[in-house]
Amino acid sequence: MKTTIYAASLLLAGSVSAHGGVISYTIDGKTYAGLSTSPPPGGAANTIQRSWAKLDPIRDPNSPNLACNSPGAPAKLSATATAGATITAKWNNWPHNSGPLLVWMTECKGDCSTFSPAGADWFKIYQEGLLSGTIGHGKWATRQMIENNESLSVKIPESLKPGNYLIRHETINLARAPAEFYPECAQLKVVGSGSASPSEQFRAKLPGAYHKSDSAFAHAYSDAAVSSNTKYVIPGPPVWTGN
Ligand SMILES: [Cu+2]
Repeated sequence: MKTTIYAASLLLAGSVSAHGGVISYTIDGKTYAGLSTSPPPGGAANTIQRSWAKLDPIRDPNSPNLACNSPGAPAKLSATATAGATITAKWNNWPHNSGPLLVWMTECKGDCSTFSPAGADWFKIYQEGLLSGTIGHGKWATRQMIENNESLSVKIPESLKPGNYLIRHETINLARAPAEFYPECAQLKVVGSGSASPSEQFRAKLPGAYHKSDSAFAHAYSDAAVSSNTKYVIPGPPVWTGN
């Protein structure tokens, strides 16, 4: 019942402001509520998600809030996730269908509840920009996410070394100028028997990886302006697949 009320109020908030972010995570069948502007069932402390006080996007890629939104305060909980598990992120009623979708991680270097991501070396475990093989109009990853019940499922690389991590889901809206960044972070305790860590070539800082002048953030990449022949290069390092 609480969940229903929460979802309904969030839906309303989303439709009014046309913004938002990830509102829940499901890891191997277990669902963890996120925050948004409403507390999750059980209260604001009962979440694995770092706080985001407003539904608004980050518009400055140099902002420290690019890492984990604003204020991005640590969560009290972390979700245990076995390396190789699938994590499904669910967004609120998502209005922005023009832009890439990325999932990043970084080591918490200790307990995630006391870790600041300032200066952290992030790595990608997923990215998608313009989908290939679409006919006529290009199709952005964010449109696919909307069509897929506003959700995205990504596998945590099976070889990833156990430890405490942040996982950061990010949509970028290219239909507005300047581009809008919607990052949300959640805290994970990864367990398993892996021993791998991404090397330097897969790493980037957030902020740091993106620049206002990057062609990847040009307004011309709105949904109507792209075709199946448009070449879109997702900014940042390549995805680390666990090898
Ligand atoms: Cu919006």
